[in-house]
Amino acid sequence: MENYNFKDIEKKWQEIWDKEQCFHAVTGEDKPKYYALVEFPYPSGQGLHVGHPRPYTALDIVSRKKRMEGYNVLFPMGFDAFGLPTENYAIKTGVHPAIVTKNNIDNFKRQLKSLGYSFDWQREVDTTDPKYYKWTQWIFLQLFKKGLAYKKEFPINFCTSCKVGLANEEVVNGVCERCGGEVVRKVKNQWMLKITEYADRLIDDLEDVNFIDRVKTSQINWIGRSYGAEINFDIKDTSEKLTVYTTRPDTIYGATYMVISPEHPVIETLKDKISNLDKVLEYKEEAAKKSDFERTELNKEKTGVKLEGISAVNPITGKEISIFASDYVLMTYGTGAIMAVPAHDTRDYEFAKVFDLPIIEVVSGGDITKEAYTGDGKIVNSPLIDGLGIKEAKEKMTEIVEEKGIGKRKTNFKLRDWVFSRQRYWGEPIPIINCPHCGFVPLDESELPLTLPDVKDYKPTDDGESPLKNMPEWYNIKCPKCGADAQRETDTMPQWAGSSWYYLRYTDPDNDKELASKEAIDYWMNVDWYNGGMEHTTLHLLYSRFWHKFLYDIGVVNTKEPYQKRTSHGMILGENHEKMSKSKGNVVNPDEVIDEFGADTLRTYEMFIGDFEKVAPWSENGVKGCKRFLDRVSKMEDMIVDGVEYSKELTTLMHQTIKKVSEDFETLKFNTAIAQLMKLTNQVYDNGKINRAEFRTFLILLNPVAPHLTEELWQRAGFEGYLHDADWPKYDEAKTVADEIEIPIQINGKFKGKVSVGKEASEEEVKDIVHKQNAVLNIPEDKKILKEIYVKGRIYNIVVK
Ligand code: ANZ
Ligand code: ZN
Repeated sequence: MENYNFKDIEKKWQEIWDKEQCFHAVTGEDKPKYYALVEFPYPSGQGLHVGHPRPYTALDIVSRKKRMEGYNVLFPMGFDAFGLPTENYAIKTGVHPAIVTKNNIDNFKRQLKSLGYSFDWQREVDTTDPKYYKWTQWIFLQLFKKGLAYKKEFPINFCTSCKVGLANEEVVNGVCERCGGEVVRKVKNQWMLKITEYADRLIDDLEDVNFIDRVKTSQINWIGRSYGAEINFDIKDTSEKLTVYTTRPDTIYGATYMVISPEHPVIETLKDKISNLDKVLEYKEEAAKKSDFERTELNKEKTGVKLEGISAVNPITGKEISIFASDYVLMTYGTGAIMAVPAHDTRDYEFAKVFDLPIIEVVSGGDITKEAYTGDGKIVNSPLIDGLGIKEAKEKMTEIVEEKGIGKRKTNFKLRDWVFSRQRYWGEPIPIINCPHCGFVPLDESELPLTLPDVKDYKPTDDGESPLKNMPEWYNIKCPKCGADAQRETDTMPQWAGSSWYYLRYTDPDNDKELASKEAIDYWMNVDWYNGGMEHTTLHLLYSRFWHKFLYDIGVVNTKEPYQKRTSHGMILGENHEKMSKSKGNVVNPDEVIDEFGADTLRTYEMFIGDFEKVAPWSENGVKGCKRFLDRVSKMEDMIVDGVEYSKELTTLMHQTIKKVSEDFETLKFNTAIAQLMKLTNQVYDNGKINRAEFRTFLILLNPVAPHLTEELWQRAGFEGYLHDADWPKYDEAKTVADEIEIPIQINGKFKGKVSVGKEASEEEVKDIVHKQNAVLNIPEDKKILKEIYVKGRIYNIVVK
C-alpha cells in the first residue's frame, strides 16, 4: 500500500460488517458455542473514555479468534442506563432522563462502532427499555414470592441541604459530593433482598469456576465467612443475659470484661439499673455520627463508657466482669456484643490499656506486657483446655459450651442483605402495592412492565422520598386483592438490578413471553469468559451470581453459576501516571486518537500498552510506535513472493509466532503476542521478502488486533473470502524449534563472532565449522591454541597464548 489511508479503510470495513451482519450469532447453530462478555457501560454524557477500549478490545480479540477456530461466538453489547448521573443531569436541566439516555447511547454506539468491534448489534440491550425492565421487575416478583424480598428499617444517607437521599458513592468524606452539605443518617423502611441466604453457596461454588485469584479472594473476603460460637453471659442479679459472638472460644478464660455496641437493646431493657444512663446515652449519640469504617478502624484512640450498676459473669470462670459500651463493637455484626480478650485481640488490648482492665494470657508465645499476642501457641491458664493447640481448644471449648447449654456453634458472615430501595426516579419501579388490609401485594405479572410515569420534577421530595411520591394519581390504586384504597410502592430499584441478569437477556433479547427462552439459555449459557473491572468484583459480580443462583433454584436457568471464567483488566492512567480526570486535564479522548491515528492503531496500542492486568499510563509516543508498526505492515504486500508453503528462512519463526499468538490471546498476554508479530515483521523486512502463504498466516494472526487493515490487505492480496471467516492457523510443535542454532565464539573470554550449526551437531562437527571462521583464522601466528571447549548448544570457548 502506497499510503496507509486508515480513515477510508476503517469506514469501508465497518460498513461491510454492519451491512452483512457478519458477527450476528445464531442460536442453535450446529457448532460449539462460545459466549464472550464484557461489562456493558453506563452511557454517561462524557462518552467513551480510553479506559473502555482496553477490555473491549481484549475480548473482541478472543471472539474473533474463536470464530476463526470454528466456534459459534456470542459477543454482545448493551447499556446499563439507569442511574444517578443521568438523573442529576435531569434535575439540573429538566430534560427527561429517557432523552438524555437515548442521546448518550447513540453517542456511545457511534464510538463503539468506530472501533470496529465484532459485537452482535442485533442483540443490544438497554436496561431502561420497558421491554427489558419488565423482566427485571418479574425477577423481583419471584424473589418476593419466595420470601427473599422483604421490608426493613434501614438508615439512608440524607443530605440536609439538597434534601435528597444519597447513594454511598455520593457521600465523600462524610459530606454530600454535590453541595458539600452535611450528611446525616435517616432511617427509612426499605426493600431488602436476602442475599445472605446464598452466602455459603456464593463462596462454595467458586470452586467450580475459573476466576482469577484476586477476584476469587475479594468475593470470599467480602462475604466474610467465619466459624465460631455464640456464648451466653448472665447479667448478675437480673434474668437478662448477653450473647456474644466469638471466633475464639478457646480464649474464654482470658475474657476479663465485655463490650456491647452503644446501640445494643440491653441498654433500654436495663435502663433502670444502669446508674450512669445519661452518660451512656450521650455516648450513643456521639457514636451515631461516625461511619462503621471510622468506628472499627485500628489504631483509633479507643473510647467507651462503663455501664455502672450492672455486671456480667464469665460462664466458664464464674468471675464477675464489667460491661462497657464502645463504638468499636458494631450492632450490625454478630450479636452486637463481645467477650473482650485483651491478651489476644488487638482492639481489646488497646481498650484495656485505656481503661486499665485486667489482661490474662491464655495462649503462650507472645509478650503480653507489650502487645496483644494473636499468633499460634499452646493454651495456658485455662484448666479445661490447658496444653491444647488453638484449633483443638476451639473445638473442645465449643463442645463444652454446647454440653453446658450456655452456647452453640455458629457461622457468621460479613455479608449483609442487599438494600434494594432507592428514593429516586430513574430506576425500575418496584411492582408492589401496599394495602392497609392485605399488606404487600405483588402486582399481577400480566401488568408488567410497570412503567415509570412522567413527572414534572425529578428531584426527590424534601423529606427524601422518591419523586414518585409527588404523584398521587400514579400511586393511588385499588388493592388487587380486596379492592380497598391502596398505594403503589414509590421507591425504585438500584442501578445494580438491571445488570444482575443482562447476560441472560442477550441470549434472546426480543422475547416478550419470557426473560429468555429455555432453548436460548440452554444453548448459550453459561458465559465462557467474562471480563470486567476490579471495582465491580464485590457488588455487581456478587449480585449477579446471587440472582443467577435464585433463577437456577426456580428452574429458569440450567447452570449454577453464570460465568465460567472471570478476568479483570488494569486501569489506563494519564501520561503523568495519575488517574484520568477532567480536573487534572489529563483525559484522552478516543475520538481524537482514532481521528489522528486510526482505530486499528488505538486497538493495537491499548493491547500493547503493558500487562493487561496492571494499570498502565497513556503515552502518545507509544501510540505513534504502534502506528509505525501498522505502517510497516501496510507495505508488506510489496514483499510478497509466490510460495504456497513457508519459506526455509521463516519456517521456525512462523510456527513460533502461531504458537505464541494462539496461547497469549487466551492468557491475557496480548502485549507479548503483539511483540511477537512485530518481531516477525522485522524479520520479513530484513529478508526483504515473504511467501504468500506466510503473508496469509500473518494477516490472520494480526486480524483480531487490527481487523480493518488486515481485512483490506487480505482483499488486496486476492485471498479468498473475508479474512474474519478464515481458519485459524495451526502450528507444528517440532517446527517451532530451529534446526540451526547460532553459537557464539569466545577467544580468551572475548566475543569474536558466531557460527551457525545444526542443533544436534557433535563437538567435532562444530570444531570444523569454527575453524573455518575468520575469528579463528585471524589468530596471530605467534599465538597457540591451548584449549577448546564446546558447551553444547551454548558457546564455543578457545583459549590461546
Ligand atoms: C473473643 C476474641 C478473642 C475474639 C480473640 C477475637 C480474638 P471475624 O473473624 O471478623 O468474624 N466481634 C464479634 N462481634 C463483633 C462486633 N459486632 N463488632 C466488633 N467486633 C466483634 O471476627 C470475630 C471476632 O470479632 C470475635 O471473636 C469478636 O472478638 C469480635 F483473641 O471474641 B472475638
Ligand atoms: Zn388489600
